[in-house]
Amino acid sequence: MRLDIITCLPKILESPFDQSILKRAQQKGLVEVHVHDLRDYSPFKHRQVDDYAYGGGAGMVLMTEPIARCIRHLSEARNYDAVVYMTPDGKRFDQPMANQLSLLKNIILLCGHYKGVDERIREKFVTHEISIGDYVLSGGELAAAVVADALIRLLPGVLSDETSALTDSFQDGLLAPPVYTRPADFEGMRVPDILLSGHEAAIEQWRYDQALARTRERRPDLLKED
Ligand code: 6GU
Repeated sequence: MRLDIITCLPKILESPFDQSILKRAQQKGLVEVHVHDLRDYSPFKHRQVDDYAYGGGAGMVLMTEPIARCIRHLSEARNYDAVVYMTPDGKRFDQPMANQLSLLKNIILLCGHYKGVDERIREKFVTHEISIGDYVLSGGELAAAVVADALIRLLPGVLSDETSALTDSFQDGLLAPPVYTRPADFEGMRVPDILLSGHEAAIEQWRYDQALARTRERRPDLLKED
């Protein structure tokens, strides 16, 4: 997979991809993440990328030209399977969407800022619009990092234990069961005996029961059929 992230604040996106799983995935050649500074594509003086909204009102709007130039420049080298605009009015991101997008090869993530991008960019270039939840962030950069993380960890070979993405919360539609590690007794709080029993089948059943009970208790909405 190749991710091209377009932003006017590229520094925000330096650290998330420089550590731990996301760094190792790149070192292993399983994903390439390229961050592009929108200002590099500005044809205007002072590398301007935003301007006042027509019709007035507070907040600046990202202009068409820098974004169009950046997307067209990237598209000369390869075909993109998705041009994703990160925006609070997009479709709410969830695990099924992460699973689907993780199957694609070339993805552009376009980060909005200020009041967002000129509507004509959405009409002409954008194929998917994603929000990561019902709250407003200052820009799409942190949301793009969230989406990138969710996709990259699904790529084959990224997680050392190949099955561990399959046992995530949400991957089977349930929250994850509780987990424990040493010591078996922490200040009088004991790890459930079943987990020390060595009975693999019984442990699996216990974990499933716990996952179901936890989902009923905390996220009954996940159990409703639609
Ligand atoms: Cl994708 N962008 C911004 N600015 N705020 C958000 C968001 C995205 N998703 C939730 N809130």
